[in-house]
Amino acid sequence: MEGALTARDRVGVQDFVLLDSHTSETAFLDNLRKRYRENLIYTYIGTLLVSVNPYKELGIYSVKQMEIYQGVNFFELPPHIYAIADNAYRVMCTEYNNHFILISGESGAGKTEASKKILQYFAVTCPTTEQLQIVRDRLLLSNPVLEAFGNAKTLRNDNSSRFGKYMDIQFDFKGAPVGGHILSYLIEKSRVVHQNQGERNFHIFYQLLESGEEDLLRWLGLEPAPQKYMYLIQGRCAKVSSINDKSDWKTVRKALSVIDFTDTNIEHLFGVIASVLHLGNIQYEEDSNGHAIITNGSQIKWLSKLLGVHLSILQEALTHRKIEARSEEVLSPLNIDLAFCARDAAAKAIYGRTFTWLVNKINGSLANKVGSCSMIGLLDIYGFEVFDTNSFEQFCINYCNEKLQQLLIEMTLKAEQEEYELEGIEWEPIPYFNNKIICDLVEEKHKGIISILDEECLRPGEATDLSFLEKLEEKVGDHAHFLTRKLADQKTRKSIDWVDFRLLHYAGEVTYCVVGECGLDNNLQHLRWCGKSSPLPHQCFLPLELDNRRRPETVATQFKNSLVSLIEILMSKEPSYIRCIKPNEGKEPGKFDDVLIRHQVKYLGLMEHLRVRRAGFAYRRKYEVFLQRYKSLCPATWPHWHGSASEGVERLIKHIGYKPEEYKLGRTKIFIRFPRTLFATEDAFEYSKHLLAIKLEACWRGV
Ligand code: AOV
Ligand code: MG
Repeated sequence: MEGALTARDRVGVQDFVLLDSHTSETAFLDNLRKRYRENLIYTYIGTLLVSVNPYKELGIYSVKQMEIYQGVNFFELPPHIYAIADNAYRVMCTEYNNHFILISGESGAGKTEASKKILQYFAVTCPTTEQLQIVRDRLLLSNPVLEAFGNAKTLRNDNSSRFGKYMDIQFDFKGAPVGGHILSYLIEKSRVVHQNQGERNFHIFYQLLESGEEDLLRWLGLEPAPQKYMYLIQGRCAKVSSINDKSDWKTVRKALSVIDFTDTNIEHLFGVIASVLHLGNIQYEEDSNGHAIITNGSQIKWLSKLLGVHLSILQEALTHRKIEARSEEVLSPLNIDLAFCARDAAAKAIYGRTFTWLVNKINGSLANKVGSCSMIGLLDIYGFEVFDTNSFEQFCINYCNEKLQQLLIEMTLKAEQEEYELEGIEWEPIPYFNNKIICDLVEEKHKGIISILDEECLRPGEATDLSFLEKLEEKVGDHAHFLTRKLADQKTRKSIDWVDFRLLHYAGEVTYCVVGECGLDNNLQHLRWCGKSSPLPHQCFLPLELDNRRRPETVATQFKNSLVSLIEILMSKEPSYIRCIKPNEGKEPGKFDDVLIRHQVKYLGLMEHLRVRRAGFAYRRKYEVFLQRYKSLCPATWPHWHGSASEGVERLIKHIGYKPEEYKLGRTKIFIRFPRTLFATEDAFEYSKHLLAIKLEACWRGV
C-alpha cells in the first residue's frame, strides 16, 4: 500500500548512521537506492558526504539553495555538497585554520562537477568587495580554461580530467576570497598523439578548429576540419553530443582575457597548440640509405613560423638524433620508425610544457595581493580507471588513487581508532583493509615497482620492456598484489615471455601493458630547437632542458615525489571528504546498477567508515579549546577558570546538562558522540553572545 509508506520507507535516511541495520551492506545499498530514485543523490556518513552521480540536471544548485545552506548547522538540512562547503568555511572562519576537501571516486563518478559546485558556492556566498570581484571571477574562470586543455572524452567520461588538480582558495580575515593557487599533476601526454577508438584528444583542439576565428585559424595555418589532422582522427569521434565545442570555445576565450592573458600570450598559446597539429601531419619516407626524410614541406614551414625556429634546425631535429661521443656531439640520422617516435615525443613534450606554462600563468593571475589568513584546498584528481589497454599513465593515475585512499584510511579509520586508544577511551577495534601494502609495492625505496623502473632507465640501450618485466618478476613476483603474465607458446603450450603485469588495486584488478615504460623524457634534445623568438616555447622549456648534462628524474619518480608533497600539504590541514559513486557504466540518468555500486561501496571502505562512525564520536576538542569557546555558558568558568582545563570542561558540561551517553572524557580531549549535542551548545553560545551584546549596548546607552 503506497499510502502507508512512511517517509523513511520512501526516501531512506539521510545519514547512514541512522540506519537500523548498520552492519548490513544490503541495507546500506537499499538506502542509497531509495534516495537515488527520489533524486536524493547526497547522503551522509557522519560528516562524510556520499554522492551518487545523477547524470541529469537536478535543479538543486541555485543561488536560493546556496542561501538556504549558508551558516546553517550541518545536520539541520538535507545532505548537500553546500553543507560540506559551508561547514569547512565556517570552521575556517572561526578557528582560523586551513582546510581541504578531498573528492574521490572512480572515473565519471562526479568529482570535477563536485569541485565546481563548491567553488561556485564560495563565489556566491562569501563576502566580497568590488576590488575582489576580479579574483572571484578568475577563480571561477580558471576552470573552463584548465578543462579545455586538460580534459578529454574517454570511454568512461565525456569530460574526463586527464590531469590531477589541487586548488587552494585563499581567504582574508573577513572570509573574502582573495586569491588562489593551483598545483597540477602529471597530464596524460600520450593522448596528444594517440587516442583509443571512441575517445578524443584534449577538448581545446576541437574547440579551436570548430570555432576559432577565421583570422586566427589563417594565422595558425589551420583548416576548420578536425578530420584533416592525424592527431585528431584516431578515435573517430570528433563530435560528441554532450559537448558543445562552440560555446565552450567562447567561454575559454572570455576566460583567457579575464585571467589576464594578453593578445600576445593568446597568440603564442594557440601557436603552440597549432604547432602540435602541424607536427602530427608531418610524414616521412625513407631515402636510399634507410634514413628518414620529411615528405611534406608545408607543415614544417608553419612549425618554423609558429615556434620561431629556423627551418633547417627543425628539419634536423625531426630526422636526427644527437649523440655524445668523446665529449663531442654527433648527429646521427634516424630511420623512419624512430623519426615518427621523435616527432610524437616532441608533440607530447610541447603540449605537456605548455600545460604547465598555462597553470603558472593562471597562478600568476590568482596571486593574492592583499595577504591571506586561511585556505580551503580542493582536490580533484583523475579517478581510478581501467581500460582494455592500460599504459604507464593509467599506472600513475591508479597509483595516485591508491595514495589518496591511503590518506583517507590514515586520517579516518586508522587515526580515529588510534586516537581512542591513546586517549584511553574504551574501544572495540574495527577491522578494515589497509591498502598500504599496495602503495608500498609501487613506491617502496629500492624494492618497489618505481624503483625497479628507475634502475632500468639507468641502463639506456641495455634495458628493454622485457628486461623490466623480468626484473619485476624477480623482485616483486611473489607479492600478493602482483602478477605477471607470460605469453604461451601455441605449440608447446609452455610460457615463453612476459607480456604484461597485473596489479590487484584496492579498487580492482588492472593489467598494465609495458611498452616503453622507461618513462624518461628522452626526447629532451628535441626541445632545444624551440627558439627564442617565440616567448612561450622559450619559457616552457627553460631551464631544465637546456642543461642536457643533468640526468633528469624519471617521470614516475617525479610523480611519486609530487604526490608525497601533496600528501604532506593535505596532512597539515583539516579534512572534509566527499566520496563520489558512479551509478552505471552507460552514463545513464536514473540507472542504479547494484553490482557496480556494491563494488564501489566495498572498495571505498564505506561500511567500515560507517561502523567506526556509529561506534565512535562525531566531535572531539582539546579541553583548552572547548573551555575557551564555551566558558561563558557556566558561571563557574566565566570569566576566569583557575583550575585545569579538563576539570573546567567537566564543570561546564555538568552545568549545561550533557547526558552521560552523549560524551566521553579522554586524556586531553572531550569526545562528543552526536553532532546535535555540540550544535545545541553552539546555539546556546551564540545566544549568550547575543545577550551579552544587548547588555553591553544597554550599558553604553546608560540604561
Ligand atoms: P569525474 O571528474 O569524477 O571523472 P565528472 O565530474 O566529470 O566525473 O562527471 C562526469 C559527468 O557526470 C559530468 O560531465 C556530468 O554530465 C555528470 N555529473 C556529475 N555530477 C553531476 C551532478 N551533480 N549533477 C548532474 N550531472 C552530474 V574523471 O575526471 O574521468 O575521474 O578523470
Ligand atoms: Mg574529473
